Amino acid sequence: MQRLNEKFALDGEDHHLCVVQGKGGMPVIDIRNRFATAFISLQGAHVLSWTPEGQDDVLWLSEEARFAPGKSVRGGIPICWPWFGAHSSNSSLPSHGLARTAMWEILGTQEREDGSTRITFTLTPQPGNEQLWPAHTTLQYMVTIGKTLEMELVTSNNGADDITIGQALHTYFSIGNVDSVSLHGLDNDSYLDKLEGFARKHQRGPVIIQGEVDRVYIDTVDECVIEDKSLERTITINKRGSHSTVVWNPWKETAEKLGDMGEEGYKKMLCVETCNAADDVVTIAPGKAHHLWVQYQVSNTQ
Ligand code: TA6
Repeated sequence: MQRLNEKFALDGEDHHLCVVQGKGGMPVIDIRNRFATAFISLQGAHVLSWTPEGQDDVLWLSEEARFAPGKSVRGGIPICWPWFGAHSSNSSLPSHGLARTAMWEILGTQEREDGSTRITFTLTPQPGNEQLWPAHTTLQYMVTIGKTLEMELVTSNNGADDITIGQALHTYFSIGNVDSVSLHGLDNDSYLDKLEGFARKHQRGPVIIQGEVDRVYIDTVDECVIEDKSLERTITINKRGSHSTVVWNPWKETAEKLGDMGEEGYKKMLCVETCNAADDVVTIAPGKAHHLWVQYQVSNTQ
């Protein structure tokens, strides 16, 4: 940790970044600038928290989240890559791929002119991972903490053959109460309903959560807005390089089975995930890269 701080810590008047020991002894980056505070775990390059000035945390993190080597964390922004959900041909491989449980490297930290902070991570193939993902691929992940929260995930194909990836920024948003939330921006879109064997259905109006929801909205490129009447705020999600959006709330029974959602945690979270999943997986030619970008912005409604 000392070595990381010697290389990457920032300490300006309005600007602090250092690596600290988080829960379970896991290294976590602690970021504070004039716009927000944030925490990012090096395992999974997992954004755990983003609290803009004057707001409650925008991300939900389960009170029973587990912090241990190789275990995924329930909450924040897990990175699903290079596949989303179950592996298409080998069910013994980990759900949502390998990136969320791998240790990422910091490539750089930067105080930007506008006062925001950018951290660049990389994940390169590790010895022993060839069985999980044989392709010659590198990942870069840029997280920018400011008035908005921005993430860009860049997959580069360094090999000689095409590669096909599925991916998601599987964000758990913190909400006041699931009963007083509606999600706008998916009206008239088609979705695959995982709860009914991926049956294709059609969305009419905003998405309202009144029970378990696990849907892949396809061909979705437009802005989405979470309207949260209870917290009197909206969260606006803009994206590029993504053609699908997953909306997930496990509701009571499934949450109990998961075992790490916390008591009634499902009432306080909504996953709206920026994805390339199902029909929308991405093929990357040799020497090319794919960019997945998303930005979150919070506004008060009162
Ligand atoms: O994104 C929705 C989903 O794929 C659900 O089907 C659900 O099981 C969830 O992700 C959580 O997956 P995890 O592997 O983190 O328990």
